Amino acid sequence: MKVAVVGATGLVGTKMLQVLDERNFPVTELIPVASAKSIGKEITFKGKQYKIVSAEDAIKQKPDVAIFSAGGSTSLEQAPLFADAGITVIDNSSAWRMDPTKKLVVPEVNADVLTAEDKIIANPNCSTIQMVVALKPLHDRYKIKRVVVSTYQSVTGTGVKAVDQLFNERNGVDGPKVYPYTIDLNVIPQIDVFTENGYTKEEMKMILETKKIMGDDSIAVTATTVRIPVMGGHSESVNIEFAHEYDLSEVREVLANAPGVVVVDDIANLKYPMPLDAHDKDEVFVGRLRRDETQPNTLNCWIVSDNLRKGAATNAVQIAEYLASKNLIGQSVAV
Ligand code: 11C
Repeated sequence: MKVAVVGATGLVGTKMLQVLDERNFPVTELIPVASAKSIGKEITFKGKQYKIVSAEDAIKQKPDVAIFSAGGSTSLEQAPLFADAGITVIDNSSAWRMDPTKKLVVPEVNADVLTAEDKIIANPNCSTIQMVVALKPLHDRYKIKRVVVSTYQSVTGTGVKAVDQLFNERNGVDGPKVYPYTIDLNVIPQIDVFTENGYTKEEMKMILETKKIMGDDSIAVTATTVRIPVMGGHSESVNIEFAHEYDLSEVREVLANAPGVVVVDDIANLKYPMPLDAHDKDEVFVGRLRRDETQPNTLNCWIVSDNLRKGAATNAVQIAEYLASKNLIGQSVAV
């Protein structure tokens, strides 16, 4: 399969190449695409050198699938050009997620919504992806009424400039700031810009995307999203109220049997999920499972995953794998 990676030089793009390689996605030819300043440079994939090209040149080469991680405005402008040429686009940005004509997909949750007619498929926000992978099996079993989530998000979610800011501050080196405040030895209760209701865009993504992916608008979600000075992955404290009674050991079993979930919950041996352990892994790790003793049918848990892998690159590649397995790539002409 000919695969274009648009935004191949960024943090997520680089991870995308790593994941395509590791998962042995059947790439017969790679077409790396990046902004003007990188065109002509070479990147290595599976021991072969590939020249970075422009989006126009990539379309001319007729890839089967294009995986975008180049930001919202690039996606808005370029994804339709690929789709109009009959190329299936899997887009990592927020540009198409809430468009009612586009599918928003986490394969463990709702891959079955995909058809050959879907030419632009949206990959959800990282903090949403890891949460819904754990919520879905619980929703199927106990029906979720309400979710209260607080996040502890890695600087890698912002990109390479934020990683540089953290390490420059740690090493006492001057440099550009992407956050409005110092991030090292600090916690910033703001991710992305504020919206009119006082929530940030990241918080609204978690609220709205969760309902769309789970296919259930009745699930109430409220979120507080926070940047912390870590690498490795995002962590989430999640309080879940169910419509039905649950048994804690059965919850452990339901999660342990759920696709993509690993339960790490052994407090006697101080075992719980942490970003350092989740780093460079594809799974969603769940632990600190305990009853909320203040109200009925309510569970507290702690969810950790590598935001660049399951939160971005791995999820996008899993969508491509699903499409390929069902023969849904290159089956129909553009929408
Ligand atoms: C963060 N979740 O950690 C963001 C990054 O909508 O895909 C991903 C933004 C997005 O800052």
